[in-house]
Amino acid sequence: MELSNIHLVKADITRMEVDAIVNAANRILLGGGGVDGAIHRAAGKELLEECKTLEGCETGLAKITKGYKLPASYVIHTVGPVWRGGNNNEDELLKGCYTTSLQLAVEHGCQSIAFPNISTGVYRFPKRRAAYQAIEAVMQFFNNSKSPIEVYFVCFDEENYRIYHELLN
Ligand code: AR6
Repeated sequence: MELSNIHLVKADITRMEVDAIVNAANRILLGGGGVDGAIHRAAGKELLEECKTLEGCETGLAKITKGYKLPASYVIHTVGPVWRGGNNNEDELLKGCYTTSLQLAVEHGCQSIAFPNISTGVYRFPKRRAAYQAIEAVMQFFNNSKSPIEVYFVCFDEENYRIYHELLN
């Protein structure tokens, strides 16, 4: 357990000065609402141009682009599961988003990565259960890999921030 590499912040992820920020995207990868819309607006239209070359992404996996006008060098686009009651592999798919994003970040030499609360908006994943899966996935990654990377959980709403604060303490 490497809690010292895990940080909790309440912030707009588009402002994060880290090597990579993660986008909670959809399978088409051509932008959307929520954090996806905010990232595309802040990065500028070149991000959409690069996303058009990616040919989408499966749920639970991730693809990487440059960050363009963002302070972050990279955007890692991952597709969280839509909540369908909890018996449709939602937990594993959500963990997959965190794990594959971390792998991509490390492969690209990133020393820091910022995650939003994937799937907890439009995709309706219960916030507490999502936070638990997110923390589990990151801790398992630290246990299985020697790669030093600073992980920021970036909460935008107060409820998610309180949940993470409680679970991380
Ligand atoms: N910085 C950090 N977190 C944010 C920001 C921001 N600027 N804006 C919103 N959030 P959502 P999903 C938080 O709906 O549930 C999109 O249309 C927000 O408070 O953005 O994975 C995509 O294109 C919430 O906790 O993503 C997909 O179609 C979290 O981001 C779909 O929504 C995730 O909420 C994905 O749904």
